[in-house]
Amino acid sequence: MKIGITCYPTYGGSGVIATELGKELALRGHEVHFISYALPFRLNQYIENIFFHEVETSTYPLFEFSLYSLALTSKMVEVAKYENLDLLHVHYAIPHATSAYLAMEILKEERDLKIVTTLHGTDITLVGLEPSFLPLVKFSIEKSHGVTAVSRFLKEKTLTNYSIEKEIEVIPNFVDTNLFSPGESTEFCRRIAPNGEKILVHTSNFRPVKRVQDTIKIFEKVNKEIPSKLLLVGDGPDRSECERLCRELGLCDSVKFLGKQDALVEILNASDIFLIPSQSESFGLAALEAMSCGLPVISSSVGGLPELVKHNECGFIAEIGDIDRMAKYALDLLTNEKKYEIFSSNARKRAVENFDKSKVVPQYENFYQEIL
Ligand code: GMT
Repeated sequence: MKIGITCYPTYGGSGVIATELGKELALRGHEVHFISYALPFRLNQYIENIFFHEVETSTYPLFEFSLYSLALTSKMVEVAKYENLDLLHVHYAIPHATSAYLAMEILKEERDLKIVTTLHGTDITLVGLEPSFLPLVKFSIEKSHGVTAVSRFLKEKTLTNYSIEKEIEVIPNFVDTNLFSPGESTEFCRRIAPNGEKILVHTSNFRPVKRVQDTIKIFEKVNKEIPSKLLLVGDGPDRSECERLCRELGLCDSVKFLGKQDALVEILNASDIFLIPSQSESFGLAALEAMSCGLPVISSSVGGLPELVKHNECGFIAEIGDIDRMAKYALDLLTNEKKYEIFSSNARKRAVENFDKSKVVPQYENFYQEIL
């Protein structure tokens, strides 16, 4: 197949899934054309069958606001027409599904371009619900030939919040379990935890929805009981506030803000427990990557997280904001070696058996076939 993929190319779960999907489809012999405003950040090596088309937005005195969605539409039309695309797969509904719909309409006299939209999270649960987007999101979803959601939770939310009656296929997030696999990270450990302290880790884009402050408060309680360190990976709007909280709690020596990092596997392999106390999480790709490295996960019981983290098997889930309980769960695992080993191997097993790329990518391929 000849497939166009549009996604947000910067840090973020939807961009990661879109990019890894494109790479895997190319390795399986399909021709993949990425269409976005920048090269997706995980597209950092040459792969045959992958092409990148940059969307350029021009500035003009009359255009006070960028007209990216329209420039994207024109690029989609151009690529679909001259590269003979069979379908466009857009990730994150706003504005990608709308741009794709317009491209399809422009081309309809000359080609039957199919559109697949994958809903990822806040496009449905947060931003999409704003009055300035809601009718457009509903319309664009209804006009897509195929729609997928990354969890059963997100599918239900879409159907109820937007009064949509369309079929939505649930295709979960996936991970390369060969790449994200348990391993030694001795040198990194020695530097971060020279006295053998336990290491808790959190990766996110530091938006309010991630409740990174809760992560720090959970760690404070753990740290009072056992020697430990907290690694915070990523960056975003809440980072300064989190750094302030660490100063206020006197945790600056124990909490390391690593910022955006590429060496995620090494960091996860140096760590013992992954914390994700989010306010809303449609799937939780970061937690899956940690599980794939054998890390038990402690999460809130929101969104798609309970579909990923089996409570009391490969981690624990608790009510949003229940810092005491999450800290208790972390201490339970960190002070009980046997229990920790069982949870760690359950986490790895769950990732390999249910969410490896070899299990999930064919689901997208089959879905494309159905749509075509
Ligand atoms: O929806 C967002 O906040 C952004 C989106 C992204 O692009 O990073 O994240 C969502 O998509 C991921 C990949 O499908 C999911 O694993 C995340 O759970 C989801 N984030 C939220 O729902 C907050």
